[in-house]
Amino acid sequence: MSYETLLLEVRERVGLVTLNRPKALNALNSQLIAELNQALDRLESDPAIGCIVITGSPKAFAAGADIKEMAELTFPQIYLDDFFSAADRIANRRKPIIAAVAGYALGGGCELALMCDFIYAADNARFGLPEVTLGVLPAIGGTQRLTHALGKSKAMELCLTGRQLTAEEAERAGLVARVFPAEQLLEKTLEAAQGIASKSLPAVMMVKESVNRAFEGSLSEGLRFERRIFHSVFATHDQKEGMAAFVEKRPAQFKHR
Ligand code: CO8
Repeated sequence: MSYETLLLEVRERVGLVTLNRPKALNALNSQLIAELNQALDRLESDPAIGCIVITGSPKAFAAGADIKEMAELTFPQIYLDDFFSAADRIANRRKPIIAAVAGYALGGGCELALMCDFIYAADNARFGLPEVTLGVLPAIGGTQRLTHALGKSKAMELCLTGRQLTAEEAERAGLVARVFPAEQLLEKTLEAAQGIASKSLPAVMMVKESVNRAFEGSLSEGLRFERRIFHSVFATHDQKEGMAAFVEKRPAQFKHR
């Protein structure tokens, strides 16, 4: 299957998706979101893939939802089509997804990065939710996920002013896991992704599910969930193998990876 708005490659158990609408700074139009979901469906169902990386160009991860596509929509159109609800599916993926962000991650582009499990950024990355300057507001989870990630004061400031965060400030604020020189971003992200993909996939997916619980419910419910899922990991071969390998001082040979 070929795509018009992105490139899909496989690198040692890692699915690498590169957003590719350079003339529009990777603005997210409905075709790109549809193709991204198709690519992610494919990677999720491929047992040879243990981790996914989404990246853009050196200038832009994505400069937002496609303003030209949205500009003339009417309320009935946007309401009936549930415009961009397909983007929500990206956040519900079960395999881990890393966003490798260089350049602009604005509006829907920032929200796409926030839907991934963690963000590695190039030192030239810029994050922001400038929707209010267009007379609208973030709608792919930005007001919620940014607030969870940064706390109310910083999230509110960014949403109300449209100010952009540098990579360094984004890392300090906890939005970004690590910052690299731009020319090392992809190599470092693939290195981390391949490390994750070499581990037991059920354990990796359980970690993702459990950490995400912290965003979705109360602390007591999250703690109960974490305990239950920890109990269930003892039903896997990989738990026996991982712990035996430690005791026997040898590398683990995971069955499900
Ligand atoms: N949509 C469509 N086209 C875009 C977008 C965009 N978001 N961003 C850039 N482009 C296009 C430009 O129009 C331009 O095209 P052309 O050459 O045909 O004029 C091309 O990309 C290059 O852009 P610039 O010339 O502007 O490049 P600069 O380097 O001068 O500036 C910026 C780069 C600062 C990133 C600038 O392009 C910009 O401000 N872009 C818009 C950023 C923005 O406001 N993003 C938020 C969009 S709204 C949103 O994401 C809402 C999400 C919720 C949607 C859910 C709906 C239900």
